[in-house]
Amino acid sequence: MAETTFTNAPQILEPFKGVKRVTLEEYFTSGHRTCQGCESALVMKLMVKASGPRTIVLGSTGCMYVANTTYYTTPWVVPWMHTQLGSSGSAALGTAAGLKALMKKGRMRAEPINVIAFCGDGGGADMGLGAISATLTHKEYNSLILLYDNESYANTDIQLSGSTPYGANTTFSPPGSVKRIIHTRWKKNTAGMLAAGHPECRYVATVCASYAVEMMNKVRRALTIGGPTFIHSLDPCPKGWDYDPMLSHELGELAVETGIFPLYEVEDGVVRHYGKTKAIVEGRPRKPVREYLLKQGRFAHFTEEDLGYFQAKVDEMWDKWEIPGVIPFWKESAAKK
Ligand SMILES: Cc1ncc(C[n+]2csc(CCOP(=O)(O)OP(=O)(O)O)c2C)c(N)n1
Ligand code: SF4
Ligand SMILES: [Mg+2]
Repeated sequence: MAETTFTNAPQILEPFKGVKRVTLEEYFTSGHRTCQGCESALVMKLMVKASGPRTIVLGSTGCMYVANTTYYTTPWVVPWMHTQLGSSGSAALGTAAGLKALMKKGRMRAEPINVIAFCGDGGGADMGLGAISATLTHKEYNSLILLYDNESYANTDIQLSGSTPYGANTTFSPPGSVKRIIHTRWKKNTAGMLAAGHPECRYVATVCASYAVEMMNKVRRALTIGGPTFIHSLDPCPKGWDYDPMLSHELGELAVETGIFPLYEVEDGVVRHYGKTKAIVEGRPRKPVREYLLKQGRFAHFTEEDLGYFQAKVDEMWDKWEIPGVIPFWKESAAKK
């Protein structure tokens, strides 16, 4: 039997050419209880709108599990399954392998079915990083792992994660009168690390739902290219970041325009900055980070010195990194500057 008769082949999903071409069908609808202005809920909606109806969604514990599957209610129209907090990688791999085996045995019709496993930053960038890494080495199974990064363990009341920005006020890092900055570590570079370290993974991208069509098209690209793929989404969170919910969209834009969260995709080893980030790489000035930080209560304790430190770290990412905003290695000549 030819391989193609039983493998779960990738779906071919052409990019949406503009917002008017986006399909009207929704596969994540009413029935969830996320906070007003929750960008992670928007990411779920756009992610599955992009993938279409022949999709299985798996998700680890966190806001996008708890608030989306309250007893007897759910917004999911497509099949959905919860998985343990650190297990998005294993759930993606197991489901993709299961589908392939069932199709091979003739127990299921052989048709392309998308497998998407999402995780939060706590579940994906911290606890489940090993399982994601393992999945990204298995090129024979098609799956997309989407990390929705609200920059804290939000569901359990905003504890800091490896993805929490420097200095942010969380329940684990409240600023005090003796020590103002409790969280002194710089945010983990998850997408860059996974892209650099997994030669069998053909596609890694960063996205932000403030740029919805581009975001959906990255999901479509990941699913079309096949194999294990990874997308990192930055999601403003009104509760954890402490701002008026009406600012969610604007904060996503500012994260990109200040250069704090660069948008790029890495396909077969080729890095391509896109959107506003591409313009920055080509010379457009970045907005000062204070425009982003001072709109959020979690940075309300920042002094001019703290803002200066944050700005300098972001400048370094742009001025010194070998591939701006992607891989944190410097040429020796840049280190001497
Ligand atoms: C092994 C394990 N440890 C702790 C918990 C408790 N817990 C449930 S959700 C959650 C936060 C997860 O954070 P993240 O993955 O960032 O998702 P978010 O809540 O921010 O959406 C924690 C710690 C758990 N469910 N399982
Ligand atoms: S705490 Fe943040 S991520 Fe969780 S539901 Fe509320 S806005 Fe969304
Ligand atoms: Mg989180």
